Amino acid sequence: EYQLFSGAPKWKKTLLTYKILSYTSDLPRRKVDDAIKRALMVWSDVTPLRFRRVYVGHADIEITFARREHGDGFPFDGQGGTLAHAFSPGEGRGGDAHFDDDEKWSEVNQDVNLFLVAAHEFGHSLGLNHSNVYGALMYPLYSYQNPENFRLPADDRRGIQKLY
Ligand code: TQI
Ligand code: CA
Ligand code: ZN
Ligand code: ZN
Repeated sequence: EYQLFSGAPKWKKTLLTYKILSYTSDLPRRKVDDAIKRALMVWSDVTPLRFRRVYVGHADIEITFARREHGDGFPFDGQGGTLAHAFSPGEGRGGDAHFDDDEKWSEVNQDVNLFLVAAHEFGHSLGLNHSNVYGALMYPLYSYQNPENFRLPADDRRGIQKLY
């Protein structure tokens, strides 16, 4: 079933801010904006959490596309391998989500689906670790499913509702 991080870190407020600091050139900006927004809605739909986009200053969840070494000591590895990573809730880098811009990001059933990966990463940003339930969003295996029909699996819903 779902797992929390050790010490069960979580946000102690329900209105969280997010900021998109850089973009991939694989998709038009508005498609990136939309995928990020929908990926956050996966979680706000089933909790009291709300997300507000900000354009200046600090945000709780700062989102970047970067390649190789990008300043946090967890360099990306070129195309394939690691797709993205995110930090559990907390100050500083806590909550931030980074996407490997050496991947081919897409909005459809080819390459790497940004919405699905972002929804998984934001699970980490909010305090969920990996689940051992096959088919859960937080199960550590990338499997494509049509984002149009996406429904948050029950295990992930139970996990996030336990936290918030
Ligand atoms: N990135 C790993 C992940 O997000 C990085 C990671 C490993 C991690 N353990 C972690 C991040 C613990 C936070 C906490 O799981 S990844 C998948 C999935 C990756 C993998 O690029 O391997 C998805 C990114 F689940 F499909 F395997 C997104 Cl959806
Ligand atoms: Ca990679
Ligand atoms: Zn990083
Ligand atoms: Zn993960």
